Amino acid sequence: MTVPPNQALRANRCTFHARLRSPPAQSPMTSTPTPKYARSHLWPILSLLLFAIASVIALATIASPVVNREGSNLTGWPPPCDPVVLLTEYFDNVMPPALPPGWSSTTWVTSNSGVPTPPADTLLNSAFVDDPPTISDKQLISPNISFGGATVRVFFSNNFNLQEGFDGGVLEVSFDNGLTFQDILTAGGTFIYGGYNGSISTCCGNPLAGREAWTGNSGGFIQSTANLPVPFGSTVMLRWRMGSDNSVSDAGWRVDSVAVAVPCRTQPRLRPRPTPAPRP
Ligand SMILES: [Ca+2]
Ligand SMILES: [Ca+2]
Repeated sequence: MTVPPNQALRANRCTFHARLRSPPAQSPMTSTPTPKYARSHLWPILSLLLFAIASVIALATIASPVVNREGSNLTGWPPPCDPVVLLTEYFDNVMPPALPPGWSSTTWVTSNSGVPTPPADTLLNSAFVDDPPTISDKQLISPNISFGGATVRVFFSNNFNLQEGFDGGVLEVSFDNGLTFQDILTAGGTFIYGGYNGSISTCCGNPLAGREAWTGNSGGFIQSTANLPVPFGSTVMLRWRMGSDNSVSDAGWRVDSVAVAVPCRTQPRLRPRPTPAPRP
C-alpha cells in the first residue's frame, strides 16, 4: 500500500518527538538511573543554597560578639539627656582643716579622722563640725551657684551623731547671694532620700528649736538628696547649719561628696518633616 506523502511526513514527526520524549537506552548494569536533568541543573542550585547557609552561619558567628558588645553599650541609647552638673565638692583636695576655695565657715573644718565614723565618704576628707555641750550655731556655706529658672537636685553624703531631739542639723538655701537663708523645705524643696528625721526641742536654747532637722545617730554616712526649685534669674547658695542646746555634747556632723545638678529631663523628640509634594 502506498502511503500518501502528508501521512508519511506526519509519521516521521511523531517518531522524532517520540524519540525526544523517550528515555535514553539504559545500561543493563545500572539498576537506579540518575536523571541527567538533576545532575545538570539541581546541583548548581543546591551548591548555591549550601554556600548561602554556610555564609549566614559564619557571619552570625563572627558578628555575635560585636552585636552583644555594642548592645550592652547601647542600652538606653540614645539617653534622654545629660544632667547639667553645677557643683561638685569632695573636700579631698585640701589639707585639713582648710576648706576648699569658695567655701566659707568660721566653725566647720575638713577632717580625715575621729568621730563620727567613718571620717569620710570619699577619701580622704569630709567637712566636719563638732556638737558641743553649749548653745551654738555653726554654718558651712557653699560657693554661689549661678543657675536659675529650673529645679536643681542637691546630693550629699550625710553622717551625723547629734544629741537626739536637742541638737540637730538643717540644710538652708539663699537666692540672694547669701543675704538671707531659709530652710530648703520652706524654699519649696523636697527630699527624695535621707530627709529630716526629727524635730528640735524648744526647751534649751537651740537656735533651731522647733524645726525639723537631722538629729540622733545616722550610723555612718547616708545619702541625702533633695529637689530644689530655683527662681528664674536667681543664684543658689547652700548652708549646712548645726544648732546645739545648752547641755550634753555628741560626736558631731560630717558632710561629704556634695553635688548640685540640673537633673536629667526628657527632651522632646523632633518629628520628621513631611516630604513636600512635588510642584507641577
Ligand atoms: Ca571626701
Ligand atoms: Ca546638746
